[in-house]
Amino acid sequence: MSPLSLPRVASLAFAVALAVGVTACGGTTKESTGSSGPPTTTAAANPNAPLKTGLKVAFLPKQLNNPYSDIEAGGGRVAVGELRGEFKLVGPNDASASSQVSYVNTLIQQQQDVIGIAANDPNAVCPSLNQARAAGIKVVAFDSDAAKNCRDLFVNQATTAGIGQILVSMTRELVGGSGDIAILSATPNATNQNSWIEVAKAELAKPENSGLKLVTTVYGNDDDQKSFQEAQGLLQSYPNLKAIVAPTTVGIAATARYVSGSAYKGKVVVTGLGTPNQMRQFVKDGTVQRFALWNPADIGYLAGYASVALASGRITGAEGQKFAAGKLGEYTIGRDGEIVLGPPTVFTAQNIDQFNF
Ligand code: RAM
Repeated sequence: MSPLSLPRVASLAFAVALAVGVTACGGTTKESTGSSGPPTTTAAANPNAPLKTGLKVAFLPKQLNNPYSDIEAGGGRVAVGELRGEFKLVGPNDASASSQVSYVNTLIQQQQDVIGIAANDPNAVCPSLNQARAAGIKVVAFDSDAAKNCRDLFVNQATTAGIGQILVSMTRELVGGSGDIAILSATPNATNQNSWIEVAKAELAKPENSGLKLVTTVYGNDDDQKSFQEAQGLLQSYPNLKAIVAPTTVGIAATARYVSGSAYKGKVVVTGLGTPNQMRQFVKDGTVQRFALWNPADIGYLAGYASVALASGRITGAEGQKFAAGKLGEYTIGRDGEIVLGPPTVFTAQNIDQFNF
C-alpha cells in the first residue's frame, strides 16, 4: 500500500460517502516533460510556527463561469477568512491550456503570498509558477494538478485511483454489465480528467469489465454548449451506445440536458461526476440514476488551510507532515506533496435531496 492514508473527513457531506475500494496512488499526475524549475521542497517544517495573519492568498481556478469552481473558491474564501488572511479570486473564462498564464504573472507582480491553482494544463503554467516560487510565493495546486516540479502541494479531491474506479463501476452496474460506452471529458489537457481516464482504461482492461467497450473519448472543453453538441454527436455516431460517462460537472450536466430532451432518455445511461444542484432535475426526471462527486467547497477550504500552513512554515510539502484544516480536522501530506480530501460520494434519487451544492 502507498503511504497515503485517507483522512477522517468530518463534514456532513461525506457522512454517506460510499466506501469505494480506494487504492491510494501517490503519483497522480503525468510526469512533467520539459518543465524546469525548483523541485518540491523537502525542507524541515516547524509544526509550532505561529500561523501568519494578513497573508495574501489568491485562487486561480480552471475557469470562473463554472458553478463547480465558484463553490470550490467559496470554500477557500471561508478558510482564508477564518485564518484572517486576504483572499482573492481571479481566473479566465475558458479552460484552455494557456489561459491561466497571464493571471499567474499578474499575481506575481501583486506579491501574493500564495497562489492556489487548478491547472488547465500541467506544463503550460509551469514557467510562470516557478517564477512565482523564485519570488517567494508558495504554490498550492488543487483539483487539477500542475506538474510536480512547479508547485509545493496538491490538494486532490479523492485518490485518482478511487475516482477512476468509481467511474467504471457505476457505469458497469448501470448498463447491466455490457455494452458500448463513450467518455465525454473536459479539455484534452486537463490533468485531473486525464489521470482519471487513465485509471478507467486500466479498470476496463480487467476481466470483470470485459463486457464494456470504450468506443471513443471526446472533449467538451468544460464549455456547456460544446459539451451539449459533443453528447449529441456521440449518440448520432454510435447508435449502439449504452452509456456516456462524463468525468466533469460541465460535461455531465450538458449531456443530461441533451438526453433528457431526446428519445435517448431512459435508454442511454448518463453518469460521471456532477454537482447535486446541477443534476437534481435530471435525477428527478429519470435521465440520470447515479453519479458521484465530493464537496467542492471542502477542497477549496482544505486548500485554504494548506496555503496558510505552508506560507507560515508549519509545513513545507514533505511526506508525513501534518496540519490542522479547521472543521475538516487534521491532514497528512502524502507522497509527492499530495493531500487527499476524502472518498467521493455517490448520489442517487434516494439521497440527492440531502445535498445542496
Ligand atoms: C469540472 C472541472 C473540475 C473537475 C470537475 C469534476 O467542473 O473539470 O476540474 O474536478 O468537473
